[in-house]
Amino acid sequence: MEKKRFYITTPIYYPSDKLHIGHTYCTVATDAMARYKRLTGCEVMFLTGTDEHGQKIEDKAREAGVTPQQFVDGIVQGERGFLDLWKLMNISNDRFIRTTDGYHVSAIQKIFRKMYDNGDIYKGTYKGKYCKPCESFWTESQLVDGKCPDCGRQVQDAEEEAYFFKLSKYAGKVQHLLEDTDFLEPRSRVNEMVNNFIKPGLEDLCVSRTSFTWGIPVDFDPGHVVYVWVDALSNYITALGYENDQYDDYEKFWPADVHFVGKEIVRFHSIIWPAMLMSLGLPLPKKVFGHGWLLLDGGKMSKSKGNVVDPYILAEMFGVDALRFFLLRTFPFGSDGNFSNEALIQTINVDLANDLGNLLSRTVSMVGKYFGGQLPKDQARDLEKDSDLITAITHLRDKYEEQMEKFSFQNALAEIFKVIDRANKYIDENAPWVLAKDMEANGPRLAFVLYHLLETLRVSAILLTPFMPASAAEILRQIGADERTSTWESAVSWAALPKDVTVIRGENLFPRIDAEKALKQLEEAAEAAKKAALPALELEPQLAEKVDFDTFCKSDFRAVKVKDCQPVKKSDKLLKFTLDDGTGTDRQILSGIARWYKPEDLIGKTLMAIVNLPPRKMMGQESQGMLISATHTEKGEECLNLLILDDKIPAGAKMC
Ligand code: ME8
Repeated sequence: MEKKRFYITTPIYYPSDKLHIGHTYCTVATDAMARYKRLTGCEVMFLTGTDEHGQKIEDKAREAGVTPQQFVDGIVQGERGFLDLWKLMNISNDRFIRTTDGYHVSAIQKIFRKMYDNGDIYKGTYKGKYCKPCESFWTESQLVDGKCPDCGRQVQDAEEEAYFFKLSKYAGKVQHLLEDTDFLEPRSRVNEMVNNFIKPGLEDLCVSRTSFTWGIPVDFDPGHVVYVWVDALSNYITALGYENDQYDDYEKFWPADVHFVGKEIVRFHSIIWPAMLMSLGLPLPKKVFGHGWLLLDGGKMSKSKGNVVDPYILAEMFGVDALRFFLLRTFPFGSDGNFSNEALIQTINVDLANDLGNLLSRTVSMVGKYFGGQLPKDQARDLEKDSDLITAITHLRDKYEEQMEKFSFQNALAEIFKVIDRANKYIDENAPWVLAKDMEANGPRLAFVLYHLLETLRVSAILLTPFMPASAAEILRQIGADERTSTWESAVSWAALPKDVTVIRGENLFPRIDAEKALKQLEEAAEAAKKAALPALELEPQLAEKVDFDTFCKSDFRAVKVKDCQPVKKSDKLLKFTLDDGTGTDRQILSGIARWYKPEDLIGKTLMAIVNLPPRKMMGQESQGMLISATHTEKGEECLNLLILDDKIPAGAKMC
């Protein structure tokens, strides 16, 4: 029988900055869905990729002093780039599209021409407001307090020759699609689209630009590059081979079963994308699902706000599976959620270490302790005591499936953890350690209790596979499940494991996390990351006001030898120098350099000082001049270097 097919996509991400936990959230959710569909026997196409054109990238590349292609290559393929992150996060995408890929570029040119040829694209003048960071055009009426409705930043006036897509022509059909079908989910997003965008009147969409060049050229009108959404949205079909020979899966996988997208791009996916497909005469995707944002301190994460969370740091500290699990266990997929390290640690400790991890290690170790690692076939069931858990396990897959089909990852996981909780209670109710006291009488009963726990773990692990692929496989290995007893089908059959199953003790899968220590470590890592993002070197760019030569010559700079140097009591900044300035009388200078120098390291050194400043008091002591040093900022740290002269320069030598 031919397998059912399932085509799922993430948005294609902008390689303008490194990815943060918010992007990881969407990709992990898509991965869980793709893995779930594979588990249920579907042939899956899971697509992700990068959206590499546009003015923002052009600007960033210029700032970095590289070409736009070099810039995006670095972020996508470079160390700790997008590809590395998806590999680390165990993302099982079948395809990765980059909009700079040659096949996509030529397909977009064909798509643009098709829409032009059928009269849906025309040339006009764009007048409006433009938000540069978001690369979005807005009409006056769409602005919020005169600012970009997406990011709240200032917008600028824009006017230029441009091609337009007749979006207005499709308003009625799109409204019908949104209101009368379940094309867009969650349903709460439908009203927002219809009331905010369609009912006020859909305006035609600007689809080319002439003011920047980093884009796909319109092949019949040099000077124009295809502007963002025609290029970006079409990735979902070009990656299958639409209008190109690179791939041949269009017939097989289009229309997509679902596009997962963040809520701010629902508008593009639920209005522009169906209208474009209607214009091209192509079938529409079956569903667009707009997920919520992960918020940090109540706001969206963004590099420009400096509040992003690095998924590399979290995955390396807590493990990839724990992080994947946390993201989908904690936040309802359709709504916003507040990310915090505390919540992450709590989820790991409660669900994974306490509940699941404990159930696994207790069960496997009891099979080892009481039966040498292999259960006997002779087992005694107790209808009254066992039926509750058996019922829970046998219904689990259906309940889980119902939630997964609605993309309710949080609820699907909650169903699994209800059963895991029940199993932990079952241990307490049956007290295996008490049964073990009289093996002759209770051996068969004890064997059944443990078998029952292994079965709970087996079904739970199968259903956890999409969320925690590596850990679920390890659980199945430890409880002695094989390929046949790890399938989707076997997740509804109670007692699939052989009665005399052999378990394999393994490492503790989810060690408990010391919250205080971990939080401190995270704080340090965040601090280091912040520092790393600072400019390497900051120098005072502005030169000081000019002074005339005579004024300059009045300054008396001299070489001074350090006869003594002491810290100043009650000051962590000042050092007190006793200096030979060549006059025969000691000179005392106080200098705020204790952060950078130890007094004993400076004794005997020849320094430079200005000696004709009026004396001044510091911490009650007189300072007769100032030592000369160079200062700059490095990675946010203030740096200071005393001007240390060659020892052969005598004290009192005048500098000019
Ligand atoms: O929008 N929480 O790219 P992008 C959850 N190139 N999701 C988040 C998030 C957060 N804190 N921050 C970002 C683009 N995202 C376009 C897409 S598709 C044809 C073109 C999600 O890199 C965001 O909601 O700015 C969006 O769905 C995705 O990351 C890509 O964002």
